[in-house]
Amino acid sequence: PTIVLGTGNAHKVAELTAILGPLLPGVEFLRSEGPSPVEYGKTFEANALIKARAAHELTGLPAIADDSGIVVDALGGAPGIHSARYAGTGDDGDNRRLLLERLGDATDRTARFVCAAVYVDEGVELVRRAEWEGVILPAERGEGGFGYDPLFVPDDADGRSAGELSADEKNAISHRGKAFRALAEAVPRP
Ligand code: ITT
Repeated sequence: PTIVLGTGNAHKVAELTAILGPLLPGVEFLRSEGPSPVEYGKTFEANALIKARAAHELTGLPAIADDSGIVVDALGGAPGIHSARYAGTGDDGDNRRLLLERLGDATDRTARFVCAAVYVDEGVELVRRAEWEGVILPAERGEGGFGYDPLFVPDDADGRSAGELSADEKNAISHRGKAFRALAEAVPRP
């Protein structure tokens, strides 16, 4: 069996295949070749469904997608669903610089990563959401991961930033790891 991954983000493809591979043995993961659909939804769940439905409609295959982002309390929840294009350029470094600038020397630095994981096939739509709590650093630390990882210290990683975790360590505790492990339990088996 084949499942198409409705994402254009290579970092997500790597994390998703690592997380889901062992849980869905025998399943081949194919990257969707279609254009990225417009994410007009107002929630992580709505945007994840838009991406998975587009990949399913394009290929006829069961599809999985992820919509995710970082929610910063002192910024009223920004960048949230706008995380990928927060600075307007789509560049992770620009997004991190803008986040640090907007947060300034705020004392409340609590934040969480959110992931909506969805599975779409003919007559089936499954949605699972998970969060990963932590705080925003005053400066980047670590070279691993992607996006906001070098700025985020999870509450459950011994004080290391998400960018200082190995891929396996991150997947074991991250928003994406938790959401997709819950999703995998519900995915229909052939
Ligand atoms: P697709 O829509 O094609 O899947 P995307 O990168 O545009 O790719 P999103 O709209 O879901 O995906 O935006 C997710 C953004 O949130 C991502 O670009 C990062 O900036 C941030 N993000 C999500 N998960 C992250 C993680 O595990 N580590 C660091 N940053 C993350």
